[in-house]
Amino acid sequence: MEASSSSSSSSSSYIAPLFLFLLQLLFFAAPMECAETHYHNFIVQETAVNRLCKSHNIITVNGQFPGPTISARNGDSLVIRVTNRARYNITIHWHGIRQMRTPWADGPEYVTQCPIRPGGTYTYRFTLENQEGTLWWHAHSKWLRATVYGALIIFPKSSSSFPFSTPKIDVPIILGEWWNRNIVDVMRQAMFTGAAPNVSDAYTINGQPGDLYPCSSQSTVRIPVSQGDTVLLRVINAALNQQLFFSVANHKLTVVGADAAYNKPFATNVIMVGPGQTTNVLLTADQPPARYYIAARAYASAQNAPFDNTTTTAVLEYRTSAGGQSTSSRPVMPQLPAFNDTATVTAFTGKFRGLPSVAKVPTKVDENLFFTVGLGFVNCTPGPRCQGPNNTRFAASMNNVSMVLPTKTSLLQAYYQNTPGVFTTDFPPVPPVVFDYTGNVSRGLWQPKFGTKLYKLKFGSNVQIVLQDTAIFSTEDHPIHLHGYHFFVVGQGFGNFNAKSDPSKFNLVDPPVRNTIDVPVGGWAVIRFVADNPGVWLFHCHIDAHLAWGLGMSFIVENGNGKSQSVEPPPADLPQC
Ligand SMILES: *[C@@H]1O[C@H](CO)[C@@H](O)[C@H](O)[C@H]1NC(C)=O
Ligand SMILES: *[C@@H]1O[C@H](CO)[C@@H](O)[C@H](O)[C@H]1NC(C)=O
Ligand SMILES: *[C@@H]1O[C@H](CO)[C@@H](O)[C@H](O)[C@H]1NC(C)=O
Ligand SMILES: *[C@@H]1O[C@H](CO)[C@@H](O)[C@H](O)[C@H]1NC(C)=O
Ligand SMILES: *[C@@H]1O[C@H](CO)[C@@H](O)[C@H](O)[C@H]1NC(C)=O
Ligand SMILES: *[C@@H]1O[C@H](CO)[C@@H](O)[C@H](O)[C@H]1NC(C)=O
Ligand SMILES: *[C@@H]1O[C@H](CO)[C@@H](O)[C@H](O)[C@H]1NC(C)=O
Ligand SMILES: [Cu+2]
Repeated sequence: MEASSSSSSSSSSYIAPLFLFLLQLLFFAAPMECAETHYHNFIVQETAVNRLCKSHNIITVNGQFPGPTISARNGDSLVIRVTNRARYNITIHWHGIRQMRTPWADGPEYVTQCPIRPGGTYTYRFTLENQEGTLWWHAHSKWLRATVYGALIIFPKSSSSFPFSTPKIDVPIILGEWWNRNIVDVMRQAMFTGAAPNVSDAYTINGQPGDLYPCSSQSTVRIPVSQGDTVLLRVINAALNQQLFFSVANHKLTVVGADAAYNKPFATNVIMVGPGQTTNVLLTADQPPARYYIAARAYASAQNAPFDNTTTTAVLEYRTSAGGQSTSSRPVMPQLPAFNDTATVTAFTGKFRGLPSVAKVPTKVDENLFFTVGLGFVNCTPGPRCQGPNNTRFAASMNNVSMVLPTKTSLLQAYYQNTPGVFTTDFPPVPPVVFDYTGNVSRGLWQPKFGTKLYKLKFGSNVQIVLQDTAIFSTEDHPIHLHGYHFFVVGQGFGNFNAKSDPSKFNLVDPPVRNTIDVPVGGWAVIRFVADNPGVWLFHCHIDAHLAWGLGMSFIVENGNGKSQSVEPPPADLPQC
């Protein structure tokens, strides 16, 4: 427990109250949870690394890649001082943390804060409330999260316990995406030309590509296990732009959690994780002592779009009965689904059922929203800045609004300080034009409008959002992430959402809880949540290329009238633009 600031006073008048206070502590506070505060220093810096036979500098935290793992218990507080010693602006986002009343610590650049400039510092302070499981942290500025990320693990309070078999081995498995180039150059090139960004050169597991890539075998991640061990793999998809299939050769995976919420356990051979999502799987080391590949590769749902088709691996390595490692044999490779195997994805996501929790899914809806999500194109004059398909630049939108963020302040600061002219609150609650979303969309509908439009939610309102994929350019699975919240996924399906017949199929009994929902390719997903966390909250596609093209919007959740229902004042060190 944090020691309260010790002001040892010589005055005897303090002694009686102090004595009483100690008595109170003994008799009343003894059974209370002992919540801790954890302090971390994050130094953002340039670090030289070798991958795929090449060396180049990447941006890291504390020179580590992946960055440091943060572990805490539900109820604990975190104080993380970020110092920027790199040459780029940066912010850090604590992905999936609810940030109750502390939106200032959420992190998305120009949404809740201005960036930490080179040489600057900012201290993120927040408390973990009613969340357990696997989350992660990452940069939320440009595409720096390609290398600036790490695990954020929330253990149960000391008075409760993990509701499944206690794992002997507990490891984060962070799936990443690697470019042989400075990621900022990759981004700048795409933003300049208007074309799709270059695809990555490799995927990684905990920063390492693995045996199937050149110059990578020595550094392949190995996870030693003994026969009979229960192993918890905390799979995090930190890839910039790609959904991934994940499997472990010859081992059944039991899925027990996703995005820091437990679910009813179910068994599967393969999981699919969208960028931003996490999945906790248990496995038992019940196979003959040998070496088994842990592998991941793309689930690519868009048609005729290039993607990185390589495979990353780590090794589950059994100790031999003699006590050594089984190192001789070539590891067994798992069968991964075809790149376009949407049927496997649908079967997998269809198995998720939430664990009964304190929070109940809202059955009455106050705000019934319908957002299209998808790509778009801006027509342009042929030239170096117009290299998208057929003389266009790529764009993307929600309800035909392609998101533009301010550059001189953040949305949250503008809202909190009533700065006029930064944004409007007329984000459309339904598509401005009704069309056959997943059909043959006419060309006249392909070009979105640019804007900084927010949508206001009353404190405590029950919100439902139908997310509808569009076929503009191509249908595609989009991982949509809501900041400051987790939500119930009450339904999903293919084609156009049917407001008459689909709601009768909603799961209002045991829907899974997530912070990032993969909207099925050419389909829809419906989420519900209670707007109980005031602030400005970004809602966006977690494919960074799509986000850069504008696939996002922000909610304003107004303050409530009660105690602890208002946004806390901004911290004194909040970076200014
Ligand atoms: C992208 O790929 C093209 C073609 O391979 C190459 O010429 C270009 O240099 C790459 N750009 C970046 C920033 O990696
Ligand atoms: C990956 O794509 C390349 C060409 O882009 C192709 O030659 C190769 O066969 C593909 N690999 C797999 C595993 O599909
Ligand atoms: C998946 O791709 C294969 C070829 O790579 C193709 O034959 C098949 O029709 C595709 N399946 C779907 C569902 O698109
Ligand atoms: C580009 O033009 C070709 C030929 O007219 C057409 O087949 C294709 O669908 C177009 N692509 C886009 C993205 O507009
Ligand atoms: C889509 O509609 C356009 C006209 O809007 C038509 O020219 C084209 O043939 C249609 N494509 C398909 C696959 O139906
Ligand atoms: C989006 O707005 C633009 C500009 O008003 C319009 O041309 C286009 O048809 C709209 N598209 C959709 C899908 O609403
Ligand atoms: C860094 O952030 C500051 C403050 O918002 C801004 O003025 C500057 O242009 C940013 N630099 C870059 C390279 O984006
Ligand atoms: Cu997307």
